[in-house]
Amino acid sequence: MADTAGGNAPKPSSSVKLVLLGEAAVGKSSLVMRFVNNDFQENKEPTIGAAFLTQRTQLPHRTIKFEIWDTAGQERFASLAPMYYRNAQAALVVYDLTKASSLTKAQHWVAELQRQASPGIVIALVGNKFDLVSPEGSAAAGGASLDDESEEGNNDANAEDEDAEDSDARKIPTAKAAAYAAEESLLFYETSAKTGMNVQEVFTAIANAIPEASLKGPRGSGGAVGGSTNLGGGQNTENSGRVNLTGASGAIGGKDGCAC
Ligand SMILES: Nc1nc2c(ncn2[C@@H]2O[C@H](COP(=O)(O)OP(=O)(O)O)[C@@H](O)[C@H]2O)c(=O)[nH]1
Ligand SMILES: [Mg+2]
Repeated sequence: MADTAGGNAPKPSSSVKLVLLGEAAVGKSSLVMRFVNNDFQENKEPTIGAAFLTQRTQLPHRTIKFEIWDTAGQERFASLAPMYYRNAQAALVVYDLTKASSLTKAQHWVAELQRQASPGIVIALVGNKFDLVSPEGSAAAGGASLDDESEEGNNDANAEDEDAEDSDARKIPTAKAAAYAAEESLLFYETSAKTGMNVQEVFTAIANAIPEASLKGPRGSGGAVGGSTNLGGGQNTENSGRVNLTGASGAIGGKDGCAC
């Protein structure tokens, strides 16, 4: 399907290692579940250690297979995070629009990624739980993306809305997060894992932003998680090779699933 792009030759396929980071309970696992299974659970149990899932995204000229590491948000996990973002080509740094501290935490993750992750890593800043804030207000939602027309840092998402914070649940104005994202050249979206708003869009934007040079073979290039860890998944849209890599001390990923 979707072969309207004209070609009948098979599209090249590339793997992209993506890591999710952010404070606990901001909705990282829920975003992944929405993206991979198009599902949402009202009371998700916290992730332990990290979970690995895969999902494909179709671009006009290429299939991107995301190899997703969904990390736990607890503080005690922080020291293990480098195992997951090492060699990652993309990161989703998530905060909760209704929780001010979560943006601060997200900013710490962004700074750490900029310092320590692969230099070319594509980072998307994602403000989740949009459904909890002013349902009809501030069409801030979709529009907040900085990606499409602007090359990189230049964007005008700040023209967005000064009054988006008029709803009480919202603790982080769109303009504030957008300005920060612009400063740091991050993709920026407000999402709802609950309604699905902008979830697919974030991943597509990331897929589009990965430099061609790092999308070489089917196994990706930049060290996509030792391809061996393809747990279960494999098909087209319904990949959920999911595993909970329970690990107190360094046990995450064990020996086989390890990103090292
Ligand atoms: N209303 C609303 N709740 C959400 C959303 N995303 C996640 N949640 C809820 O927030 C809680 C934490 O979600 P979870 O995905 O486990 O967060 P994580 O710790 O960042 O992985 C769960 O009760 C979810 O149901 C969202 O977009 N809207
Ligand atoms: Mg989680």
